Amino acid sequence: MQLEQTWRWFGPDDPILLSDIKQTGATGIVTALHHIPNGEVWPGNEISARKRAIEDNGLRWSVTESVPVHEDIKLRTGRFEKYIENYKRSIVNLGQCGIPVVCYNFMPVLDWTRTDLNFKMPDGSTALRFDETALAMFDMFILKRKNAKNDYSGAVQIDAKYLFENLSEPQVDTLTKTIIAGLPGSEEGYNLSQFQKKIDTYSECTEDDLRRNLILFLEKIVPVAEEAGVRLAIHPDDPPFPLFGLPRIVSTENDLLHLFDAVPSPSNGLTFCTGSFGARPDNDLTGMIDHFGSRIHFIHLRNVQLEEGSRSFYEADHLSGSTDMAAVMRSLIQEQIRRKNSGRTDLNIPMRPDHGHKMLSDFNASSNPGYSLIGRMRGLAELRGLEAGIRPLINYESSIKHEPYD
Ligand code: DNO
Repeated sequence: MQLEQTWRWFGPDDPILLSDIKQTGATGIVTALHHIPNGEVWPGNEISARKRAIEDNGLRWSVTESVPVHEDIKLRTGRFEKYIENYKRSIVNLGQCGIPVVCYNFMPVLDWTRTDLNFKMPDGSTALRFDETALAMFDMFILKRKNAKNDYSGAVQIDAKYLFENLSEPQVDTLTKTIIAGLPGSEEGYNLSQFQKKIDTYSECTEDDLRRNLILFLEKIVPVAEEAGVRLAIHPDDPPFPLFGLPRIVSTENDLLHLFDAVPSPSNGLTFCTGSFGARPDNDLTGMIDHFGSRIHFIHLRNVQLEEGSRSFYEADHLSGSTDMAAVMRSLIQEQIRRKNSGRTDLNIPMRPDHGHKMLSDFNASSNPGYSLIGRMRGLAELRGLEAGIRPLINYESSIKHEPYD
């Protein structure tokens, strides 16, 4: 009853080959048709061609990450009805090709966001980092967003001003590109003026508006997904709090409660990302798994190290950092046992190592930020070992309590 070990592959342009991935021990592939413009239909023939390439390498296309949601749908403006119809057709085509899980997100304008892609670790590897002061500096002094400073503490405002006065122009350029050019998997990237215009489109959109728009979107999509045999798995906000005054509504347990109460179908599911939820100290990850485990159709396991007294964090090794990964793994295994005991068949929940450090020969090869070969393989190996170590313990505990186990 192992979790299915999967690996994110960005398609034929990914410098990491399917034959490389085969040697990591992953058996499932997580991919998307990134070449199809956001909002357009994914044609069945292109889905099956991608699926064939994956299966020709002895792997399985386990999860689509992601079918992107067009901004018009998030704002319910412009061509949102057309884009919702297109989304439905993409879901049907994916279901007809037997791709069972679709990941997506509802973050306005920006997908996942970091400020540093080469943060040096003590062991010589490099990580991705989110620095609240750097983001505030960009927001207040580069983007010059109206009233931006009100979103930051006094201390962060002072540090941001100091940083702005001491960064070189190339450093400011690098930071700007890192924040708005779009990280791997994001379907949009911007220059400064485009970014400001995009932010302005949300000036009247509150958290409640965005939440309502998500629910209205799901009320159309979920019945189609059910019919097509596809389970939707929304990815949480990354980081899990508003940026640039933009609302974010998939950051906490309470957000999930709203979402799942509003659209109760099991096809309205969740990508449980420990790195996203774990970037908030007030999120109880094992409690969230215990509460919403039945909705988890896909798992991202990565660890972040929270930095005391701010909202900054960096991507830690998978088993170190602020999240107790052993406790998370235990809760996930208990969710699998619950599913088995209730007669569900989706026991081998697909899991992928998210965001590996850049290390060793990664420095001599090209890769997408956070998507190195060696760093992610180390993460996958550690997670595989963690699961192998914990599962027998849970079985033993259950057996002496005369409880069912896998
Ligand atoms: C980052 C990923 C995100 C995620 C999308 C899901 O590494 O977790 O790009 O794939 O937000 O739509």
